[in-house]
Amino acid sequence: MQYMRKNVWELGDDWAAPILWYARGVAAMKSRALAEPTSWRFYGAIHGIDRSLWKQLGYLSSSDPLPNSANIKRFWQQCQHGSWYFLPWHRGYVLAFEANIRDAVIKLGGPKDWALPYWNYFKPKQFKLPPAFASPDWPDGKGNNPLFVPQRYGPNSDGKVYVPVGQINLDAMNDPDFTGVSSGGSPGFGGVDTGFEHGGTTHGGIETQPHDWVHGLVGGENPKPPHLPGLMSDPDTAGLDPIFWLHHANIDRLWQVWRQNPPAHIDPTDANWLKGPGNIGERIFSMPMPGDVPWDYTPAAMADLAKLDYNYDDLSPAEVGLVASLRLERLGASAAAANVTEGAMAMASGKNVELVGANRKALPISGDEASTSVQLDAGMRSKVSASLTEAATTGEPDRVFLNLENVRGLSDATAFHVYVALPKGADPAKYPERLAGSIALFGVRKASLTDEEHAGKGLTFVLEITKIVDALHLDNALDVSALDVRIVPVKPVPKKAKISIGRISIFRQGV
Ligand SMILES: [Cu+2]
Repeated sequence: MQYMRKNVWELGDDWAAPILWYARGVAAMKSRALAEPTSWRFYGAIHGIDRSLWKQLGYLSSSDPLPNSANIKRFWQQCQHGSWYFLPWHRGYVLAFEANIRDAVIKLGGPKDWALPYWNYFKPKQFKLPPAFASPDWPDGKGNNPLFVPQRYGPNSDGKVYVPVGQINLDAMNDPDFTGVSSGGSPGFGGVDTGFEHGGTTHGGIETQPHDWVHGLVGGENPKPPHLPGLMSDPDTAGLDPIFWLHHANIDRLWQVWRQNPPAHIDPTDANWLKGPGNIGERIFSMPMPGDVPWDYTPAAMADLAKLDYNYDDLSPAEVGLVASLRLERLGASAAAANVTEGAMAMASGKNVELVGANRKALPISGDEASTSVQLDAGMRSKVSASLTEAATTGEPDRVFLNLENVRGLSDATAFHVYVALPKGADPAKYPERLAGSIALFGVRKASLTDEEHAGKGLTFVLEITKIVDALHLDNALDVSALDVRIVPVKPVPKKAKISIGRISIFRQGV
């Protein structure tokens, strides 16, 4: 049977059958004890668990019997972030979860072809949390709606939950490479080459925007002290929120859209990706299926939706960002020349990455603004300029990336906009074309801890600023010794969140 995942906002009714059955399935999983591998909380812990946070949020009590240690070791704390396994690991996780919900639905007499809906917040008027998730009541007006969680605070911490999509972009959809580099250039559409990575440093393109952003702004933070994160804001609690699964179905859908548009987009062919971390002797990906049967999978097994028996009702291209031929035309190539190179993807996908400049010291983020200046190396800057000037003949202008390196802090619900080359004292809202991107610090708390696995390096985000640099070049405004970078938090950042950016740097990536 082919299962069809549909748009949650287009099912015809706030409580259309697939949502109602989802709620009943969620209730069934929630009724199981933590120690059962197909229980709601066990599934949350597969993504991640911080026992003290769970206790503070009321999701774990000292009287809860824990699963046996073999199951904890095999299944818990698996989520892959800051890694090229981000997409395939989550695909398997969502598939296994969906199979468990479907199993519960069928046992309750529901449809045998039940499939998980997805939330496409980018579609006009669909940026709000779907209503069935926002109400504490079932459709009959009675309480205990299993899709509702109080720990969902939204972008302004006022309980109004929506995704401010105007402030992020889908440029990752145009990245020609699935895998990128962690050395300053593009981290790729899907992330950088790692081993089993439960919380890696460099977030991939689609992971940074929109994935992290949706987590951080849907979850938000409790306005009351001690300002605990919303469930969605922290990887150690995100899987406990029923909306998590509709968000991840959408990210999974975007992977398929990326592969289809254009058809030249391909997944990694490297054996270490295909075979997964087990290939280098590390943990394997494993999920408890209905009846507590474990299912082990590799990224290669996640590649083909047809073989996995599901599809999406809509795989039309997402919003188009930087199309290579348009870029070349803008930079002065004739339309004909630009067209010739289009088929060959005239976006430098080479791995030749060089530092153009960096700021001088760590930048603490608190209050409602922070800014710094990135000093540019004169030689490197003219190299970038030359590549843009010669674009008309070479067809391969540099791509340019702003790196926010080693972002550390205590609050995952922190989110901010990053502007480049704003005039001094200018109101950022008046310069949307200078917005490099927006990021949410999903995973920052854990990534800042020093433990046996990590050195507390924090998170690194890479924002492509090619469009901004092209515009500066065309305005003859690139010949400067420094570029200003301004950080504008979504809401004021308290000092005690201890957010800081280790270094802000600019890299060129050419052929
Ligand atoms: Cu996620």
